[in-house]
Amino acid sequence: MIATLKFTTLLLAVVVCWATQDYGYKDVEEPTLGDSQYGSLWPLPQKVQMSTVAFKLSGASFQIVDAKESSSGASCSLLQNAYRRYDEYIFPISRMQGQNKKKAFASDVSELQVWITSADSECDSYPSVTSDESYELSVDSPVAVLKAPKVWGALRGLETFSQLVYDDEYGAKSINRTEIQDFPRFAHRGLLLDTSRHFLPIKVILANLEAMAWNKFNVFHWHIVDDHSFPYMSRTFPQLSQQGAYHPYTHVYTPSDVKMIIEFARLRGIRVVSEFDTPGHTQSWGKGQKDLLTPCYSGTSPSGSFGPVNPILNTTYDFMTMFFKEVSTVFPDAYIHLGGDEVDFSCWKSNPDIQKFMAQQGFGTDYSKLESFYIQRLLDIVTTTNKGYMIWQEVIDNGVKLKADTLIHVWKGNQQQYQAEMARVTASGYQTLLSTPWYLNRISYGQDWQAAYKADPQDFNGTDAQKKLVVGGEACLWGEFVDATNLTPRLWPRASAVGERLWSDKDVKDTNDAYSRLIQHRCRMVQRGIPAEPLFTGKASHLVE
Ligand code: CP6
Repeated sequence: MIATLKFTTLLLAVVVCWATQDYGYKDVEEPTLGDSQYGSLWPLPQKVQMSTVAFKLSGASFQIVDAKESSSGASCSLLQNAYRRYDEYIFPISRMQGQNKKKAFASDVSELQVWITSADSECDSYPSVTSDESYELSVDSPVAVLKAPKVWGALRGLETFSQLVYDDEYGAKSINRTEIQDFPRFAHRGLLLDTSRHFLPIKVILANLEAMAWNKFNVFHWHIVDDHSFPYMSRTFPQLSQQGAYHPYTHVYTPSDVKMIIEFARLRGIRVVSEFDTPGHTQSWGKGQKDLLTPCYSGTSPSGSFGPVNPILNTTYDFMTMFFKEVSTVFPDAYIHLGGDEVDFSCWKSNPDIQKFMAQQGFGTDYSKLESFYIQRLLDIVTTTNKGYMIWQEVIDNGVKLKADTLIHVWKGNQQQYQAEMARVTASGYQTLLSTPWYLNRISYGQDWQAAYKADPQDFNGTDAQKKLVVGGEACLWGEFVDATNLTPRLWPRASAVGERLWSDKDVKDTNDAYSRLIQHRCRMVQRGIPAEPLFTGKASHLVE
């Protein structure tokens, strides 16, 4: 094992040296590759004590089982499902060959016992922002024990356990004696995927939910509709996707598709937060819903094009009431993302009816007041569905009154300026999520995972109270230039950098150590079947063997 690693390291180091010529793009130092004392763990757990004492996992007899003290067991399909998944990750080949059951040797780890300690395991619940994801893992011979108050912690711990397993120099599955205590730094660790600019097949969404779980992400922010297409099939307003999707049958998410995605995510401890962005970004809604959008004028007559949702008609609010009533039942999560970003006022300005309404309301020429008027009514509507809401930061920039539990999503500013935005938004007293440094649709030559890795959501000028308002962040992969062909490698392992920043302790920031672990983590993702792109030069043994 050590020898192989040393050799690989040497090989990699040589290649790294070869490639370190000056191309004039070097804005970041290439990390040096050494072995991390933490092996291939990613994201790094809060507390790890790893000894050099190594055990074998007896391939034929090793099992993941319910601890007999556990409050949850055979009847919990979430756990049984997870055991099967992790068994296959740990033994991808031997299990397929159906080797006979052998007796375990004395030096083996023969079992991983999973012990849910709290009376309510939450096996049949949906994860939420307050879910307990903590766990303790003790790897010893003859048994390893994974203790967690809830199933959510057990899921995280199973992933960590699988990451501790490595092949020795003869290819035998091995694991070191290890003690881990772990919990997330932030409760909200999200990934935004955009299914409007390009339709994403269900298969692609599921594969990425799987990869999210490997990286301990826990929120799938589904930016499901936008200007370009409306793939959400609504029961109440079926014409929205019939007219607004790229294709009315093949490029839609039916109610049963949505259900399947939500359940697949739940089984991995991932929430599904849907975003129905209004009043801007709604061109596709207008195709199936007459009079929903504002007619734009050129001079004194309608130009034939449409702008944001029409905020001056009662029919708009009747529609939104029925639409969000449906959405609130389809998506079980306690939060809905209501968008509210990038509202273009030019069409509103051109429309004489809107001008009249502005005058009646005393808004003068301040169209942000009209925007707030709409958002305020929308929020009141969504409040009646008993959901909380998330919104893009523009909404508070315009001074709308929000419920106390509203989450403000910061996306503006460049990589350097996000601190100022975070300071300003948290000063308003609302809980805040950061995305600015994590727009993974932006790519640049070189190791851009490092910039994502170095950004810290609590690194801004503010009081402790302000810092406490930061509930986490989201990596965003906007879909303008992304579809099923390039989504997965563009996302992974770059999103993994965000995953570690949001899970691990704030002092975990050694990029050399991260580099060593991330190379191996990326390799593991490839072995598990997702085409994660390389970080840099190196031998991709799993691809050629
Ligand atoms: N779509 C929506 C987008 C973006 C936003 N909202 C966006 C803006 C800037 C960049 C990438 C994406 N495509 N609805 C902003 C939240 Cl660089």
